[in-house]
Amino acid sequence: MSELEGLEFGKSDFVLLDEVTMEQFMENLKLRFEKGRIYTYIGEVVVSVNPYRQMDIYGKDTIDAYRGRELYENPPHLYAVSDAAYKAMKRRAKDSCIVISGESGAGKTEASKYIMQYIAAITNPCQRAEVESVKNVLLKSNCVLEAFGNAKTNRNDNSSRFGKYMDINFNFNGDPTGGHINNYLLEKVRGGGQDDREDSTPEQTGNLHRSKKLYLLRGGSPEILESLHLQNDPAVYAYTKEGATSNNDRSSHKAVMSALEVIGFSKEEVYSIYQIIASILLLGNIQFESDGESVQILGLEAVNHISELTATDPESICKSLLYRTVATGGGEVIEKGHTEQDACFGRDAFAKALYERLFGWIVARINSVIEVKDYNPVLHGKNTVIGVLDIYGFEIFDNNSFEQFCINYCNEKLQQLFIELILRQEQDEYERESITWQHIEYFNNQIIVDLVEQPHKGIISILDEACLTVGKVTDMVCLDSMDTKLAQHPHYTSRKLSPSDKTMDFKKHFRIRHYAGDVTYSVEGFLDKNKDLLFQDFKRLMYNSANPVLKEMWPDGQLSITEVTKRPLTAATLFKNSIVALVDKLSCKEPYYVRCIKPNEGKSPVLFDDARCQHQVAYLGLLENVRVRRAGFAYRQLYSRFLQRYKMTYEYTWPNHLMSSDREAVEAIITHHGFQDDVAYGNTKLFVRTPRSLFTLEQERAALIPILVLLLQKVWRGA
Ligand code: AOV
Ligand code: MG
Repeated sequence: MSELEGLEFGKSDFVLLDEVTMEQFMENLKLRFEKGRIYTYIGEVVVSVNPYRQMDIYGKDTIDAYRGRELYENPPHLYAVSDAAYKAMKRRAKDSCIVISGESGAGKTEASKYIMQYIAAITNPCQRAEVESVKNVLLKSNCVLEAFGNAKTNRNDNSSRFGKYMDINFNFNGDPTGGHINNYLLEKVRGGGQDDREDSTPEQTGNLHRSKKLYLLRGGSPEILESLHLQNDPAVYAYTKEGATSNNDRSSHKAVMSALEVIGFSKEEVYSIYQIIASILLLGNIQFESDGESVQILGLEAVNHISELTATDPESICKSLLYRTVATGGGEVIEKGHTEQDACFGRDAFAKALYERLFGWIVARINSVIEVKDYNPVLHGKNTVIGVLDIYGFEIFDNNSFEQFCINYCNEKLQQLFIELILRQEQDEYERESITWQHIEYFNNQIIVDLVEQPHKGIISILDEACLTVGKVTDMVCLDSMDTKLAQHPHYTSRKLSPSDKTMDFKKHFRIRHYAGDVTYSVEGFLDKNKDLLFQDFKRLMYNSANPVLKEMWPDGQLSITEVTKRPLTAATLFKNSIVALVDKLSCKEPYYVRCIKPNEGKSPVLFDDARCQHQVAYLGLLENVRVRRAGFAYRQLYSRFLQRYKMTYEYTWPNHLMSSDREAVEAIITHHGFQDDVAYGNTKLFVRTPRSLFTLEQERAALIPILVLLLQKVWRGA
């Protein structure tokens, strides 16, 4: 909490509200937003409101002002929590993580970048070359990942379509030595193929493929485009036809290319990236024609170009587009011709998979550069980590599909973690320390998490079961099965279960009452997306490429059809497993939270939409967070540590006290300063209600230190 801001800016910590009510909370949030104070604390949690304009609060001066300072010494800022996480890591060798949450467009990715920049700015004061190069790669990796993993949606012009968790490793000096990036569900948006355009809504045309391929088209030189057999016109390509272009594609293109170079991608690798993207574009233009008996390819020229770009032979491409190798029950291997529909499906699935593997390969390539090498804990001390999580926010579109289902499930898990860590832990600690506190009611969303992930009963299990059932199970059959099994669940409904609800379609829709609001999903396409089927023939085709980069992306292509596991894990299960692993990773670290709020739907820097903001404050559980915090102590510290820091502020505790326990000594200091009403004494820790008392102690300490130093010098000299 800051003492440096005047009251005209409102309260810099919601803990200091006169009364914890929604009205007061909103009033303070709005006032601060209007005064250009976009950050406010709840204890150590930063609440951030997207300003939708450039703020002059991220410069070098600001960084210097926050470096090494305590939270309450400066106005609320991302830099202060970043510093807190950094200090926890450096002073106490604690792994920490910064979890950034909030809905789409609330400012998570921007926040993550400022946090990274801050950490980069305060480390490596000696400018050691190897540390500088690690920092450079960490920073540049953002640009590359965004180029390939973000897209324009209705909610956000630069929406992350993948979740990113980045670990930064530090040596005992507190300098970054490396890192690791995990990416979660790169959304493989609809192929943009002819067959599914009808149900795609404007929101969902924030098509990854489309926008990223546009980069290439708009940014590539004529010579490069020619060598890739591409024309500089998005309208020519089925996958990019409807994409919006932006004037800065050329400069973005340059930035991405230079970032790739800094990270260490070779010229060949960069060109392979080009070739793969070009192949995807060309693939989208391949059409099929059926004469009732067999299916033919229209557009053999495209096939020839793809063959050249992917270093594979054209006959094999045609074959994988038209046939599929299957193993019969008797172990016999036969080739089965596709129907026209299967062929279209196969083509689009192949295009998506190419893109997904490319993205995965780029992440792996970056990881190989920043991986901590030759670290010897005995020689170098403990290797500590700060993790930064920036994942896609909760999404409600007009038409919500499998992707939104996964994204929203992920947000439920993170909310659950927040409840676990901040709310429950806090209450548990008071109990452990025998401090009286008021029990705070909060909505525990575990019930929704269970609805999605519970074995045998949850939606993912029901989906998987439908996917694994042999025979023609349709999306509608699956919806029926969910309706039967989940009829009693308070957070699940469908038209069949509530026939009077005309906003849902009998055949298509089900609704989940998420912690952040109701979302109606269309079950159409769920099964296909969950199966995520890609014919083995395509994998083999790519594995046989003469281009080593491409081959490396498809190691599973070497399996023969009889070796291919019959039942690979489904997309939803793979996603669930990765999110569970993520939560495990986060929960063993000391968490810091940034809760982002989107002030309005119009990306306006001046509009504070009360209803929208209040909704977010409510579902993020911020009011409960304040209550718990107030019930609630802003600061707590072990008696011994508290004493160590503040014993100099009282003559009877400096340099050593003669009391019977540290606790008694701490009590003496507190009473001496007149703060007795602001604290509670736990079994092992002192709890301070408002940071103000602490601030006074800090100031006194700061004033005393120079005097003590002088005194000590005198003593030494005298000795
Ligand atoms: P998100 O990460 O939370 O959405 P972003 O971080 O991409 O949202 O922010 C959306 C846009 O808001 C940015 O492109 C900026 O124009 C603006 N913005 C956000 N934070 C700031 C800031 N601190 N200063 C200035 N402008 C800002 V998503 O990725 O869609 O969930 O999946
Ligand atoms: Mg984002």
